[in-house]
Amino acid sequence: MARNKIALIGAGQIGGTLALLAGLKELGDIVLFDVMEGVPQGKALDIAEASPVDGFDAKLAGTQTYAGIEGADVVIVTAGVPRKPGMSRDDLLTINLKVMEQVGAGIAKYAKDAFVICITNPLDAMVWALQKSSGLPPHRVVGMAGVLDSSRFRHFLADEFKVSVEDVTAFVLGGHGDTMVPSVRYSTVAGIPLTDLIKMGWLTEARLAEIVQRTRDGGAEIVNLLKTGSAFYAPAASAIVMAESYLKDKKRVLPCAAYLNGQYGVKDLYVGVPVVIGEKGVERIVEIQLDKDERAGFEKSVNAVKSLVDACKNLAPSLA
Ligand code: A3D
Repeated sequence: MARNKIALIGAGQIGGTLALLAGLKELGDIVLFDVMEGVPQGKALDIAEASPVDGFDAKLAGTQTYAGIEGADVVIVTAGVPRKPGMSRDDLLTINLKVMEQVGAGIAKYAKDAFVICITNPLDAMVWALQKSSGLPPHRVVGMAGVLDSSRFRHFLADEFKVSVEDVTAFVLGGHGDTMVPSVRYSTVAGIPLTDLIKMGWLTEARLAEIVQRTRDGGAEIVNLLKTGSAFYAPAASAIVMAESYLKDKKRVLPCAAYLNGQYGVKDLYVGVPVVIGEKGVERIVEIQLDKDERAGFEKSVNAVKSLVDACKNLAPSLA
């Protein structure tokens, strides 16, 4: 049986980490695509040279032409520019929209049967533009944000409670940005909701509010520390979990930016909601009941996504 092929569009900080993780997990052969000459080739060779040490078999290649991604089973897109201190994710919109149009055309031509995961920011608008420009069915184009945001929430909670990260589940809804909605009701320690943990005296409402805010600001916290770019280890790990669920038909329930066509009362937008990822791509959108506050937070987030998508439609009317 032939190995799966994983194409990474963008061989920067996240792209390189994705290649290493995909190799270590033996997800398939890997091709890195980037406009920077030599960078994808150099990273491919460097990781290939690590494979005997780590004991994984994968072909790694770098390319500057879209023909190199031909027949990919999974495409993960990080092409574009990341944030610098003081920049919002939305500042990236104009530059990265053009990149998404090029990438979409490349995928349409060479990898139209792939499962596509977008990471480029501003995420919810870029994944929308990527789906429109590639013309792939919406259930095979998703955005990575919720897995990362909920992983950050899980890490902060596990650290607070001094328990294993494995026993903390967390749930983040809405767009990837300042308006994301970390859900307190659906986040748990070994199945015990945070709301019960407050009653049990594990933490106060005020402390929880601080952790929720730190989760919302999680990306900016890293940008301010790194000063020259944004987070890349955790974003790469998050996208790999999504790719693995597709390739192995694991049917994991993961929060992703998924195309909504009526669910949650939203139409023709990508917003972060829980979905099931299996061999068909997004196989199911999990529609949970939102309480009054969650609904208000979710709607605010949806409106923020909508205004970015409207900006994309103005800049690139052919996508509308
Ligand atoms: P970086 O290390 O700059 O890598 C981006 C790569 O894209 C560079 O190597 C560029 O040469 C390449 N590139 C630029 N234009 C093109 C093009 N037209 N075609 C192909 N390649 C191109 O950035 P990074 O890897 O740190 O981040 C990549 C993206 O992910 C940025 O937009 C970030 O804002 C975004 N990001 C999203 C999250 C989410 O949770 C959604 C988290 C962290 C970063």
